[in-house]
Amino acid sequence: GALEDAARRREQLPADRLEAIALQSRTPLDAASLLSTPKADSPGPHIIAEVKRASPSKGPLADIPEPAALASSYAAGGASAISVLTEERRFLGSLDDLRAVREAVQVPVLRKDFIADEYQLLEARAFGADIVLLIVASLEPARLVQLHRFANGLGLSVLVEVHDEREIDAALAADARILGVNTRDLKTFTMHPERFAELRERIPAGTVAVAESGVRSAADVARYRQDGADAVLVGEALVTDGDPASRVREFGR
Ligand code: IGP
Repeated sequence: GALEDAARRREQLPADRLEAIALQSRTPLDAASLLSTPKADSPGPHIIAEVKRASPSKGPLADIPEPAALASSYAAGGASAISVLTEERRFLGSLDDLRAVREAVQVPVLRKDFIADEYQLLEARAFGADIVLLIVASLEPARLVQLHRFANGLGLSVLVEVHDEREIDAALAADARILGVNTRDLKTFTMHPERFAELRERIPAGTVAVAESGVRSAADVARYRQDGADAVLVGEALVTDGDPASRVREFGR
């Protein structure tokens, strides 16, 4: 999977050379601070809008010839950050997509992938990410701590993804500042939107609470907002919309 793809890229570009490139690239934005500050112009949640070509459950979602143009629409609609799937096999993403989006927008950009290695964090910074995803369910607790620390050391913010109470404890033990509750079960792909409200009370004040997945309408966003979401992450509903800028604006209101 994602780790083997990274190993293949490492044969082309060894870690020490990638590190030199990463450290010379622009300093990442402080996305954790940006997202923990309420929006100045509306009471709605921060919208993290995702560039998502395909998903394992549904296959291809949208033809996205120019991820930069889509990301620009998201930003024009007031998105607080842009998420870019870089996983190649099931999501049809790439690091080229990440770079294209980086060059198109000023807001923080999230590298969304199955990250399990420091090399992938160096790639994230080198290709212009400000935020990276770490999924608690796929990492040993000690490994989560290490990768979280390494990312922060590169100036990257981390979205730590959880599904239950035990995973929240692991995320907090790793000093997570941005906690995402994925309401989609990663194994069965079934949706459990009520999980966000159930877990929200376990997320301490001062930690950014992100509701992830399954948003189709403004009413879905409003529900997560009412349940205490500081930010809402939306993919499919935006990539399949003919007017993504208007849709992001509506969701963020
Ligand atoms: C977006 P949706 O239902 O709006 O397309 O979901 C996002 O939450 C989803 O893409 C996601 C994801 C992930 C993808 C959440 N966590 C981890 C890959 C890996």
